[in-house]
Amino acid sequence: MQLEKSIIEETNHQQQAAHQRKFNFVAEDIKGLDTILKKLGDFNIAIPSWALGTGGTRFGRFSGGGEPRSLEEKIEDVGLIHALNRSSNSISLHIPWDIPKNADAIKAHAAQFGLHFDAVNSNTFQDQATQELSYKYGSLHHVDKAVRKQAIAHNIEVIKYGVELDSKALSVWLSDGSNFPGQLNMRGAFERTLESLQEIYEALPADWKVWVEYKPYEPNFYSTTIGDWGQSYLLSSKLGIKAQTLVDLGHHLGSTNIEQIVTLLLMEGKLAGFHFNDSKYGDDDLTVGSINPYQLFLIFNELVEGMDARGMNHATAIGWMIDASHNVKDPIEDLIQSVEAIKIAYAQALLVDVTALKQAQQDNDVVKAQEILQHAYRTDVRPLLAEARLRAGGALDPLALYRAQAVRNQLIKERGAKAVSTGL
Ligand code: RM4
Ligand code: MN
Ligand code: MN
Repeated sequence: MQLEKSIIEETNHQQQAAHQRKFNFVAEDIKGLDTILKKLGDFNIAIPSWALGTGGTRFGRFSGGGEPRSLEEKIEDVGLIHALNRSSNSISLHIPWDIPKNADAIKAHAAQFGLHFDAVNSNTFQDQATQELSYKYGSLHHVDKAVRKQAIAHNIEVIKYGVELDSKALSVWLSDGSNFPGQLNMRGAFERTLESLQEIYEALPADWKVWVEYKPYEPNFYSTTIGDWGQSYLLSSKLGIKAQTLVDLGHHLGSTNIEQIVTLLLMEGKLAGFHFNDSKYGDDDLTVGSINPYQLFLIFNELVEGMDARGMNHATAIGWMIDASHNVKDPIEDLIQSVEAIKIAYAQALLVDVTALKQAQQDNDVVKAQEILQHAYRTDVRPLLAEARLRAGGALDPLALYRAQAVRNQLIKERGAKAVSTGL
């Protein structure tokens, strides 16, 4: 289904006076307001094709109904989100969960909604019915060369799909690791992973990147072969300029200072981008900003400062993606919330008085420095986001409009209550 433009306009019209009041209140104190609104308007976050259906735990999955039954329907769902928030203009595909059988038709379908294709993701963490050899003991690090070859071939095939869709990056996440001490020679595993990645790297087109994700644990694991940012950085450094490190916010041990990792990767030109989500205990894949929005702000504070220092375009220089799982919420609602949370943190980071902060740092004025950051963090920037959306033709309040239009009920009518989508 598609949302009529006129419905968005009418609803905005009804909310206009209330919005204007809130907007004027916050806008009055903001320096460079138009530049900030322009940056917010340009800033888009890719939606993962694997998170448009209901996710599950290891024990169960409770579908909410109306899930997209095909790649085309997934694209339509992202189209809905983008029509509402004008901030989600691309989709990231996971292969083989979403194989684009006819690339031209899929591209044309996406273009109808103003969408393009972000990074393509390979999957060697599950066995497919059609595959010859198993990934039970790993893929790119496997002790058996034949398994490694199969996993390399899969990644090269994913690049091929991506090229047809005009993607520009391959994202690699491995569940390779060991379950018990002694099972694996960790140095050997790392070396084999590097060799395999080198072969994949060779297959990258000139204007492509490979993004290497890391993660320290999985349930029932003792070690993961790309366990932390250092290991990913080592791989991407050895691979070359087209390789970078992808930071999934959920892939850190508790209380890790992620903002420090991010700023150093950025400094070295090795920050590929993000898989945004939030977590309390582990890789919980919760809605962005639902647990620790201050950390998200601190990450964006480092990003804005670091990108400006290197003259980078905020909207395009880095891969901005969501990677979350929606187990009890409507996936579309959850994604709308996540995009909003990311843009709130970005907007707050744009408000930081950088000159004053630098001076406070120079003076070792710790109190002042904290005040400057928290002043930005405590500003209610939601009216700024709403204004940027309004100017881009989106909804002043995307979530309220989605609910008022009873979109999910319409999707259930169209697709059925038992539709199950591929993905998490
Ligand atoms: C992993 C990792 C990957 C994602 C899979 C589904 O934990 O975050 O990025 O592709 O989950
Ligand atoms: Mn991820
Ligand atoms: Mn993850």
